Amino acid sequence: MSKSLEDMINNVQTFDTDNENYRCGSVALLGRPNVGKSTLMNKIIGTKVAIVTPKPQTTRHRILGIHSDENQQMVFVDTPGIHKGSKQLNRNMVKVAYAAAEEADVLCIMQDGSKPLDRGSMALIERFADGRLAQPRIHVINKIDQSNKDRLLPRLQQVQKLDPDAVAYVPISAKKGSQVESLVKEISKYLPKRQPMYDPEWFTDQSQRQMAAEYVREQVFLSMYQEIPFQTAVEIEAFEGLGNKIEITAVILVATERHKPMLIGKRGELMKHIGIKTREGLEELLGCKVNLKLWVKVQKDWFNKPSILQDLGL
Ligand SMILES: Nc1nc2c(ncn2[C@@H]2O[C@H](COP(=O)(O)OP(=O)(O)OP(=O)(O)O)[C@@H](O)[C@H]2O)c(=O)[nH]1
Ligand SMILES: [Mg+2]
Repeated sequence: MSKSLEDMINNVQTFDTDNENYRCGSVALLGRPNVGKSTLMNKIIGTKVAIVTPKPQTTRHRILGIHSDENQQMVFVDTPGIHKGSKQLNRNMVKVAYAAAEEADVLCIMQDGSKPLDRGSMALIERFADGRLAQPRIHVINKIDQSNKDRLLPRLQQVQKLDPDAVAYVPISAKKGSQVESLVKEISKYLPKRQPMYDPEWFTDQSQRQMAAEYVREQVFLSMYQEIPFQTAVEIEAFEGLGNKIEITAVILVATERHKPMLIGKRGELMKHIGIKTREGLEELLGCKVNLKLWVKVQKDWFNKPSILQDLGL
């Protein structure tokens, strides 16, 4: 069970950060889509800061996950998977990932260790290995729960050959949590001595409103197939606290008329399912009752329209 926002707020720990040896830095989580970047960030933070689905291109913008203790503050920067795509949305997503890499203190370059390295993943490793960015690079081989020991050693050697100057190569399972602590320890070594950048009570930079939009989008991704999820976005029209209840109105944007009935489903069944699942997730996250209203709106080819992308924060 992940912690709700309320639990996290009630259990706020205060740290003596007035310590000249305090370390603080940002850690970019980079890689191809679907390798487990968001899963890893959620595991380290201990709650669902970023949505996760089995589909690629789930994360669309930069999301911070802040992990603070008495010695250090690690600001994880979850990024969209680096991929090729012709739509403006896809190009913007990739730009966000590279910009996060440039600004970070440490680079964690992740790959899916349950599958052989494909050409795109190798090209990505080589791109970071060329030394254009000077920050320490840690290669994270994820999903080892779906691999085996015989495959792991040759894989580590392969990655080391592609980027011999990386500071570490760490096999983990983000989902199961195995070796995640060792990875955190490894990252700690490269954090600069610096006072915390964020209040230690914070664990993300997203507002509850932004997280609500993401929770709706997660359920759309989980419920829809083919191109529909990739051509869907979510806007929150209203987010109001009424007593011990939050009333949320969300609009799901689809890119063509044809997608509207598909998303609503026969007699509205699919929309009802998306609404129920989202509400359950939000109630756990927010620690209170949620009343959620969902609407579907056609916004033709929104993913290629800069003004709409800007409004959506994309
Ligand atoms: N078996 C296994 N599955 C994992 C592991 N880590 C992540 N996954 C699964 O991989 C899928 C993708 O995970 P995400 O965390 O969304 O991947 P991502 O890299 O953030 O993907 P994008 O946001 O699309 O770039 C989900 O179905 C996760 O449950 C792992 O360690 N083991
Ligand atoms: Mg992600």
